[in-house]
Amino acid sequence: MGINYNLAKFLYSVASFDKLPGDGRAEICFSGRSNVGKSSLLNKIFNRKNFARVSSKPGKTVTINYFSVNDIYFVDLPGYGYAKISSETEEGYSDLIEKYFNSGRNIKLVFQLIDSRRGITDSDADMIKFMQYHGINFAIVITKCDKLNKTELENAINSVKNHPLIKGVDVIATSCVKTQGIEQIKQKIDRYI
Ligand SMILES: Nc1nc2c(ncn2[C@@H]2O[C@H](COP(=O)(O)OP(=O)(O)OP(=O)(O)O)[C@@H](O)[C@H]2O)c(=O)[nH]1
Ligand SMILES: [Mg+2]
Repeated sequence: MGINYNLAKFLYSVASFDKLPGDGRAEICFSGRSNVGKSSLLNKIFNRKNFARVSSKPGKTVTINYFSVNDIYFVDLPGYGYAKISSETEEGYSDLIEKYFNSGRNIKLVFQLIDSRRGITDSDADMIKFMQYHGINFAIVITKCDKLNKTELENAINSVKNHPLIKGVDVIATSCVKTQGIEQIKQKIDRYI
């Protein structure tokens, strides 16, 4: 069996809660700070160049973007924690994210992305606590691993693994530049679908 990622389709960008699909299909979700690499990772998974839009300007994805592969939704969440976004807009995003997670959706797994150079920030910790509180399955994905040398990367991975919130959670190291960790992500998805 397995998922045929070549069949991935972009469905729509959702800016308000009441526009979310209501058909109860399984959802695999990508969450993390603005600029952490969510859209890039989705493009790698789908093996498409600019399917999920990637920009040099953080804060580009301000909507929940839905893709579908077979009968599964892949969900690109808006990035949080970007300083140049007004606090009012930021509140709008978190409100959307909170409603997204609180509406009894069929969320199978969330990939929580962490920038290898930043580690787990306060806003990441808030997001992780939120998922733990709501009993949402999540795995940690460390992004942009190509940006660190071997020793730096080992230290970065260990500090994420040893973070008190992460005990027993799977950690996958990735790079979209070096195409690292993508197969592990796909294997993980297979286990939750
Ligand atoms: N070196 C390197 N750069 C990466 C990697 N992944 C993403 N980037 C770069 O990081 C920047 C942000 O990537 P995006 O995929 O747009 O990040 P995002 O999390 O979707 O950002 P928002 O949509 O703003 O929330 C872009 O310039 C990407 O090219 C990676 O694995 N390695
Ligand atoms: Mg994005």
